[in-house]
Amino acid sequence: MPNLHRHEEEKFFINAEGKKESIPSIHDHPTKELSVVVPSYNEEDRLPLMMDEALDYLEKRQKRDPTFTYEVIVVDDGSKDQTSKVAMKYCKKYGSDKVRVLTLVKNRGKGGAVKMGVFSSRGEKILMADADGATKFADIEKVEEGLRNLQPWPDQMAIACGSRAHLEQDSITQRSYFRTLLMYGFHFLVWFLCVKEIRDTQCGFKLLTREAASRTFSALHIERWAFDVELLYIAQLLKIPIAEVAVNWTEIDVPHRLAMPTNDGLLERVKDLWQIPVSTPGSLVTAADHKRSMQQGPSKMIPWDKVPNKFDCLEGLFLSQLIDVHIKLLVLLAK
Ligand SMILES: Nc1nc2c(ncn2[C@@H]2O[C@H](COP(=O)(O)OP(=O)(O)O)[C@@H](O)[C@H]2O)c(=O)[nH]1
Ligand SMILES: [Mg+2]
Repeated sequence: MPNLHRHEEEKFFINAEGKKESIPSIHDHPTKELSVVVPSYNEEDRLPLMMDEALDYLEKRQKRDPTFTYEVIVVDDGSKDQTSKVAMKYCKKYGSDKVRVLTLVKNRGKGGAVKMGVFSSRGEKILMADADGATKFADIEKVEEGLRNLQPWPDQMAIACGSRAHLEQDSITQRSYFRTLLMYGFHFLVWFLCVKEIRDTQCGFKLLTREAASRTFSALHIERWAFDVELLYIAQLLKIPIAEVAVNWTEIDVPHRLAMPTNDGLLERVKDLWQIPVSTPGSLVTAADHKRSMQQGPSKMIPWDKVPNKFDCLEGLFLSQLIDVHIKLLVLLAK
Protein backbone atom coordinates (compact mmCIF):
# COMPACT_ATOMS: atom_id res chain seq x y z
CA MET A 1 0.00 0.00 0.00
CA PRO A 2 1.64 3.27 -1.04
CA ASN A 3 2.61 5.65 1.73
CA LEU A 4 -0.20 4.74 4.07
CA HIS A 5 0.04 3.33 7.52
CA ARG A 6 -2.95 1.25 8.56
CA HIS A 7 -3.56 0.11 12.11
CA GLU A 8 -4.54 -3.57 12.36
CA GLU A 9 -8.19 -2.61 12.89
CA GLU A 10 -8.08 -0.50 9.70
CA LYS A 11 -7.21 -3.44 7.45
CA PHE A 12 -10.79 -4.73 7.33
CA PHE A 13 -14.34 -3.48 7.41
CA ILE A 14 -17.45 -4.98 8.98
CA ASN A 15 -19.91 -6.19 6.39
CA ALA A 16 -23.72 -6.07 6.57
CA GLU A 17 -23.74 -9.48 8.29
CA GLY A 18 -21.39 -8.25 11.01
CA LYS A 19 -18.39 -10.24 9.67
CA LYS A 20 -14.89 -8.90 9.01
CA GLU A 21 -13.87 -8.52 5.36
CA SER A 22 -10.50 -7.40 4.13
CA ILE A 23 -10.27 -4.08 2.41
CA PRO A 24 -9.51 -3.91 -1.32
CA SER A 25 -6.64 -1.84 -2.66
CA ILE A 26 -6.26 0.97 -5.14
CA HIS A 27 -3.77 -1.40 -6.83
CA ASP A 28 -6.60 -3.75 -7.80
CA HIS A 29 -8.49 -3.45 -11.04
CA PRO A 30 -11.65 -1.38 -10.65
CA THR A 31 -14.88 -3.32 -10.33
CA LYS A 32 -17.31 -0.40 -9.95
CA GLU A 33 -17.97 2.60 -12.12
CA LEU A 34 -18.01 5.04 -9.23
CA SER A 35 -16.71 5.22 -5.66
CA VAL A 36 -17.97 7.98 -3.39
CA VAL A 37 -15.64 8.68 -0.46
CA VAL A 38 -17.23 10.53 2.46
CA PRO A 39 -14.79 11.74 5.14
CA SER A 40 -16.74 12.02 8.37
CA TYR A 41 -15.67 13.42 11.68
CA ASN A 42 -18.37 13.65 14.37
CA GLU A 43 -21.08 13.61 11.73
CA GLU A 44 -23.87 11.62 13.43
CA ASP A 45 -26.26 14.56 12.85
CA ARG A 46 -25.32 15.72 9.36
CA LEU A 47 -24.46 12.38 7.73
CA PRO A 48 -28.00 10.94 7.42
CA LEU A 49 -29.26 13.79 5.24
CA MET A 50 -26.28 13.51 2.95
CA MET A 51 -26.49 9.71 2.71
CA ASP A 52 -30.24 9.77 2.03
CA GLU A 53 -29.77 12.25 -0.76
CA ALA A 54 -26.74 10.50 -2.28
CA LEU A 55 -28.19 6.99 -2.13
CA ASP A 56 -31.53 8.15 -3.48
CA TYR A 57 -29.70 9.66 -6.47
CA LEU A 58 -27.41 6.64 -6.97
CA GLU A 59 -30.22 4.08 -6.72
CA LYS A 60 -32.38 6.00 -9.19
CA ARG A 61 -29.47 6.27 -11.57
CA GLN A 62 -28.90 2.53 -11.34
CA LYS A 63 -32.58 1.86 -12.07
CA ARG A 64 -32.36 4.11 -15.13
CA ASP A 65 -29.10 2.50 -16.23
CA PRO A 66 -28.57 -1.03 -14.85
CA THR A 67 -24.96 -1.05 -16.08
CA PHE A 68 -24.13 1.74 -13.63
CA THR A 69 -22.38 0.42 -10.50
CA TYR A 70 -21.29 2.31 -7.42
CA GLU A 71 -20.09 2.12 -3.83
CA VAL A 72 -20.17 4.67 -1.02
CA ILE A 73 -17.32 4.54 1.50
CA VAL A 74 -17.90 6.42 4.74
CA VAL A 75 -14.59 7.00 6.48
CA ASP A 76 -15.19 7.67 10.16
CA ASP A 77 -12.15 9.77 11.03
CA GLY A 78 -11.85 8.67 14.68
CA SER A 79 -15.13 10.32 15.68
CA LYS A 80 -16.13 10.68 19.30
CA ASP A 81 -19.83 10.33 18.48
CA GLN A 82 -21.95 7.63 16.80
CA THR A 83 -20.83 8.33 13.20
CA SER A 84 -19.88 4.71 12.44
CA LYS A 85 -23.10 3.38 13.94
CA VAL A 86 -25.19 5.80 11.90
CA ALA A 87 -23.28 4.89 8.73
CA MET A 88 -23.64 1.15 9.44
CA LYS A 89 -27.41 1.51 9.21
CA TYR A 90 -26.94 2.33 5.52
CA CYS A 91 -24.59 -0.60 5.10
CA LYS A 92 -27.28 -2.89 6.54
CA LYS A 93 -29.99 -1.36 4.36
CA TYR A 94 -28.10 -1.33 1.04
CA GLY A 95 -25.58 -4.13 1.64
CA SER A 96 -21.81 -3.87 2.02
CA ASP A 97 -21.21 -4.09 -1.70
CA LYS A 98 -22.79 -0.65 -1.95
CA VAL A 99 -22.05 0.99 1.40
CA ARG A 100 -18.91 0.42 3.46
CA VAL A 101 -17.78 1.98 6.68
CA LEU A 102 -14.10 2.36 7.50
CA THR A 103 -13.54 3.31 11.10
CA LEU A 104 -10.17 4.91 11.75
CA VAL A 105 -8.56 4.20 15.09
CA LYS A 106 -7.72 7.85 15.62
CA ASN A 107 -8.44 11.17 13.99
CA ARG A 108 -6.13 11.87 11.02
CA GLY A 109 -7.74 14.97 9.54
CA LYS A 110 -9.87 15.24 6.43
CA GLY A 111 -6.96 14.58 4.03
CA GLY A 112 -5.97 11.42 5.90
CA ALA A 113 -9.56 10.19 5.92
CA VAL A 114 -10.09 10.81 2.20
CA LYS A 115 -6.78 9.11 1.41
CA MET A 116 -7.80 6.04 3.39
CA GLY A 117 -11.11 5.88 1.50
CA VAL A 118 -9.46 6.37 -1.88
CA PHE A 119 -6.91 3.62 -1.22
CA SER A 120 -9.74 1.26 -0.25
CA SER A 121 -11.97 2.01 -3.22
CA ARG A 122 -13.00 -0.03 -6.24
CA GLY A 123 -14.26 2.66 -8.61
CA GLU A 124 -13.03 3.64 -12.07
CA LYS A 125 -13.85 7.16 -10.95
CA ILE A 126 -13.64 8.41 -7.39
CA LEU A 127 -15.70 11.24 -5.99
CA MET A 128 -14.97 12.85 -2.65
CA ALA A 129 -17.99 14.43 -1.03
CA ASP A 130 -18.40 16.07 2.39
CA ALA A 131 -20.67 14.46 4.97
CA ASP A 132 -22.65 17.66 5.47
CA GLY A 133 -24.13 17.44 1.98
CA ALA A 134 -22.97 20.99 1.28
CA THR A 135 -23.09 20.23 -2.46
CA LYS A 136 -26.29 18.93 -4.01
CA PHE A 137 -25.37 15.33 -4.85
CA ALA A 138 -26.93 15.49 -8.32
CA ASP A 139 -24.20 18.01 -9.17
CA ILE A 140 -22.01 14.96 -9.70
CA GLU A 141 -23.29 15.14 -13.27
CA LYS A 142 -21.65 18.55 -13.63
CA VAL A 143 -18.25 17.32 -12.47
CA GLU A 144 -18.63 14.18 -14.60
CA GLU A 145 -19.21 16.39 -17.62
CA GLY A 146 -16.19 18.48 -16.63
CA LEU A 147 -14.10 15.31 -16.51
CA ARG A 148 -15.43 14.05 -19.86
CA ASN A 149 -14.62 17.39 -21.48
CA LEU A 150 -10.98 16.95 -20.55
CA GLN A 151 -10.71 13.88 -22.77
CA PRO A 152 -8.47 12.47 -24.10
CA TRP A 153 -6.96 11.94 -20.64
CA PRO A 154 -3.17 11.50 -20.70
CA ASP A 155 -2.42 8.14 -19.02
CA GLN A 156 -6.10 7.96 -18.01
CA MET A 157 -5.53 10.80 -15.54
CA ALA A 158 -7.89 13.74 -15.05
CA ILE A 159 -9.54 15.67 -12.21
CA ALA A 160 -12.74 17.74 -12.11
CA CYS A 161 -13.11 20.01 -9.07
CA GLY A 162 -16.38 21.39 -7.88
CA SER A 163 -16.05 25.12 -7.39
CA ARG A 164 -17.74 27.74 -5.25
CA ALA A 165 -15.86 30.62 -6.83
CA HIS A 166 -19.10 31.88 -8.46
CA LEU A 167 -20.67 32.16 -4.98
CA GLU A 168 -17.87 34.18 -3.46
CA GLN A 169 -19.68 37.52 -3.63
CA ASP A 170 -22.75 36.17 -1.78
CA SER A 171 -20.66 34.55 0.91
CA ILE A 172 -18.78 37.80 1.50
CA THR A 173 -21.99 39.68 2.23
CA GLN A 174 -22.93 37.07 4.85
CA ARG A 175 -19.57 36.83 6.60
CA SER A 176 -17.89 39.03 9.16
CA TYR A 177 -15.02 41.24 7.97
CA PHE A 178 -12.65 39.02 9.88
CA ARG A 179 -13.73 35.83 8.12
CA THR A 180 -13.66 37.54 4.73
CA LEU A 181 -10.17 38.74 5.47
CA LEU A 182 -9.06 35.29 6.50
CA MET A 183 -10.51 33.93 3.29
CA TYR A 184 -8.63 36.46 1.15
CA GLY A 185 -5.45 35.90 3.15
CA PHE A 186 -5.54 32.16 2.50
CA HIS A 187 -6.56 32.59 -1.13
CA PHE A 188 -3.55 34.83 -1.58
CA LEU A 189 -1.19 32.37 0.09
CA VAL A 190 -2.54 29.44 -1.92
CA TRP A 191 -2.18 31.45 -5.11
CA PHE A 192 1.24 32.85 -4.23
CA LEU A 193 2.80 29.65 -2.94
CA CYS A 194 1.02 26.76 -4.60
CA VAL A 195 -1.82 26.71 -7.11
CA LYS A 196 -2.54 29.53 -9.54
CA GLU A 197 -4.93 28.02 -12.06
CA ILE A 198 -7.75 26.86 -9.75
CA ARG A 199 -9.84 29.55 -8.04
CA ASP A 200 -11.47 27.29 -5.42
CA THR A 201 -8.99 24.66 -4.26
CA GLN A 202 -10.94 23.79 -1.08
CA CYS A 203 -14.31 22.62 -2.36
CA GLY A 204 -15.03 19.18 -0.89
CA PHE A 205 -16.59 17.87 -4.11
CA LYS A 206 -13.90 16.52 -6.46
CA LEU A 207 -13.99 13.75 -9.07
CA LEU A 208 -10.82 11.92 -10.10
CA THR A 209 -10.08 9.08 -12.46
CA ARG A 210 -8.70 6.06 -10.59
CA GLU A 211 -5.24 6.59 -12.06
CA ALA A 212 -5.19 10.28 -11.13
CA ALA A 213 -6.33 9.44 -7.59
CA SER A 214 -3.71 6.72 -7.25
CA ARG A 215 -0.85 8.96 -8.46
CA THR A 216 -1.79 12.08 -6.53
CA PHE A 217 -2.83 10.48 -3.22
CA SER A 218 0.28 8.28 -3.22
CA ALA A 219 2.36 11.44 -3.15
CA LEU A 220 0.20 13.32 -0.64
CA HIS A 221 1.72 14.25 2.72
CA ILE A 222 -0.75 16.64 4.28
CA GLU A 223 -3.57 15.05 6.21
CA ARG A 224 -5.08 18.28 7.51
CA TRP A 225 -6.84 21.29 6.07
CA ALA A 226 -4.41 22.09 3.23
CA PHE A 227 -4.50 18.61 1.70
CA ASP A 228 -6.58 19.72 -1.30
CA VAL A 229 -4.01 22.36 -2.11
CA GLU A 230 -1.21 19.81 -2.05
CA LEU A 231 -3.31 17.39 -4.11
CA LEU A 232 -3.83 19.96 -6.85
CA TYR A 233 -0.22 21.08 -6.62
CA ILE A 234 0.89 17.47 -7.21
CA ALA A 235 -1.61 17.14 -10.07
CA GLN A 236 -0.13 20.22 -11.72
CA LEU A 237 3.42 18.90 -11.33
CA LEU A 238 2.31 15.62 -12.91
CA LYS A 239 0.58 17.58 -15.71
CA ILE A 240 -2.78 16.02 -14.94
CA PRO A 241 -5.54 18.06 -16.64
CA ILE A 242 -7.86 19.75 -14.14
CA ALA A 243 -11.33 21.21 -14.75
CA GLU A 244 -13.07 23.61 -12.38
CA VAL A 245 -16.85 23.30 -12.48
CA ALA A 246 -19.40 25.51 -10.67
CA VAL A 247 -21.52 23.55 -8.14
CA ASN A 248 -24.19 24.39 -5.58
CA TRP A 249 -23.01 24.97 -2.05
CA THR A 250 -24.93 25.41 1.18
CA GLU A 251 -23.04 25.75 4.46
CA ILE A 252 -24.72 23.35 6.84
CA ASP A 253 -23.85 23.49 10.48
CA VAL A 254 -25.46 22.03 13.53
CA PRO A 255 -24.93 24.02 16.72
CA HIS A 256 -24.08 21.11 18.99
CA ARG A 257 -21.65 19.40 16.63
CA LEU A 258 -18.58 18.35 18.58
CA ALA A 259 -15.59 20.65 18.35
CA MET A 260 -12.93 19.97 15.75
CA PRO A 261 -9.49 18.73 16.73
CA THR A 262 -7.10 21.51 17.60
CA ASN A 263 -4.46 20.58 15.05
CA ASP A 264 -6.16 22.66 12.37
CA GLY A 265 -5.05 26.07 13.64
CA LEU A 266 -4.06 29.16 11.70
CA LEU A 267 -0.32 28.66 12.05
CA GLU A 268 -0.54 24.99 11.06
CA ARG A 269 -2.36 25.98 7.90
CA VAL A 270 0.18 28.60 6.89
CA LYS A 271 3.02 26.19 7.68
CA ASP A 272 1.44 23.48 5.55
CA LEU A 273 0.95 25.86 2.63
CA TRP A 274 4.55 27.00 2.84
CA GLN A 275 5.80 23.42 3.06
CA ILE A 276 4.09 22.37 -0.18
CA PRO A 277 6.27 24.15 -2.77
CA VAL A 278 9.37 23.57 -0.67
CA SER A 279 9.09 19.85 -0.09
CA THR A 280 6.51 18.22 -2.35
CA PRO A 281 8.42 18.39 -5.69
CA GLY A 282 11.45 16.51 -4.31
CA SER A 283 9.34 13.66 -2.98
CA LEU A 284 7.42 12.76 -6.15
CA VAL A 285 8.17 9.39 -7.71
CA THR A 286 8.40 8.89 -11.46
CA ALA A 287 5.55 7.27 -13.38
CA ALA A 288 7.74 4.16 -13.83
CA ASP A 289 8.41 3.88 -10.08
CA HIS A 290 4.75 4.36 -9.34
CA LYS A 291 3.82 1.62 -11.80
CA ARG A 292 6.36 -0.70 -10.20
CA SER A 293 4.97 0.04 -6.74
CA MET A 294 1.47 -0.69 -8.03
CA GLN A 295 2.68 -4.14 -9.02
CA GLN A 296 5.05 -4.85 -6.14
CA GLY A 297 3.47 -3.21 -3.13
CA PRO A 298 4.78 -0.31 -1.06
CA SER A 299 6.06 2.70 -2.95
CA LYS A 300 9.54 4.03 -2.53
CA MET A 301 8.32 7.53 -1.85
CA ILE A 302 10.69 9.64 0.22
CA PRO A 303 9.05 10.94 3.39
CA TRP A 304 8.72 14.69 3.38
CA ASP A 305 11.06 15.35 6.28
CA LYS A 306 13.82 13.32 4.57
CA VAL A 307 13.63 15.25 1.29
CA PRO A 308 16.85 17.16 0.62
CA ASN A 309 15.70 20.75 0.67
CA LYS A 310 17.78 23.56 -0.69
CA PHE A 311 15.72 26.14 1.16
CA ASP A 312 16.55 24.63 4.53
CA CYS A 313 18.46 27.58 5.92
CA LEU A 314 16.04 30.17 4.54
CA GLU A 315 12.94 28.25 5.46
CA GLY A 316 12.75 29.20 9.11
CA LEU A 317 13.37 32.86 8.40
CA PHE A 318 10.92 33.14 5.54
CA LEU A 319 8.24 31.16 7.31
CA SER A 320 8.38 33.22 10.48
CA GLN A 321 8.22 36.44 8.47
CA LEU A 322 5.33 35.17 6.42
CA ILE A 323 3.39 34.22 9.52
CA ASP A 324 4.30 37.49 11.17
CA VAL A 325 3.07 39.63 8.27
CA HIS A 326 -0.09 37.57 8.01
CA ILE A 327 -0.94 37.91 11.68
CA LYS A 328 -0.12 41.65 11.77
CA LEU A 329 -2.40 42.18 8.80
CA LEU A 330 -5.18 40.23 10.46
CA VAL A 331 -4.88 42.16 13.72
CA LEU A 332 -4.82 45.48 11.86
CA LEU A 333 -7.89 44.76 9.82
CA ALA A 334 -9.83 43.10 12.63
CA LYS A 335 -9.69 46.36 14.60
N1 LIG B 1 -12.91 19.75 10.19
C1 LIG B 1 -12.64 18.44 10.05
N2 LIG B 1 -13.39 17.75 9.16
C2 LIG B 1 -13.11 16.46 8.98
C3 LIG B 1 -12.07 15.80 9.71
N3 LIG B 1 -12.01 14.54 9.29
C4 LIG B 1 -12.99 14.40 8.37
N4 LIG B 1 -13.66 15.56 8.18
C5 LIG B 1 -14.77 15.79 7.24
O1 LIG B 1 -14.45 16.77 6.28
C6 LIG B 1 -15.64 17.35 5.76
C7 LIG B 1 -15.58 18.86 5.77
O2 LIG B 1 -15.70 19.32 7.09
P1 LIG B 1 -16.50 20.62 7.48
O3 LIG B 1 -16.39 20.74 8.95
O4 LIG B 1 -17.87 20.61 6.86
O5 LIG B 1 -15.56 21.74 6.84
P2 LIG B 1 -15.83 22.91 5.78
O6 LIG B 1 -17.16 22.73 5.15
O7 LIG B 1 -14.67 22.74 4.83
O8 LIG B 1 -15.72 24.14 6.61
C8 LIG B 1 -16.77 16.81 6.60
O9 LIG B 1 -17.35 15.73 5.89
C9 LIG B 1 -16.06 16.34 7.86
O10 LIG B 1 -16.76 15.36 8.57
C10 LIG B 1 -11.31 16.52 10.68
O11 LIG B 1 -10.41 16.01 11.34
N5 LIG B 1 -11.65 17.85 10.81
MG1 LIG C 1 -18.85 21.82 5.40
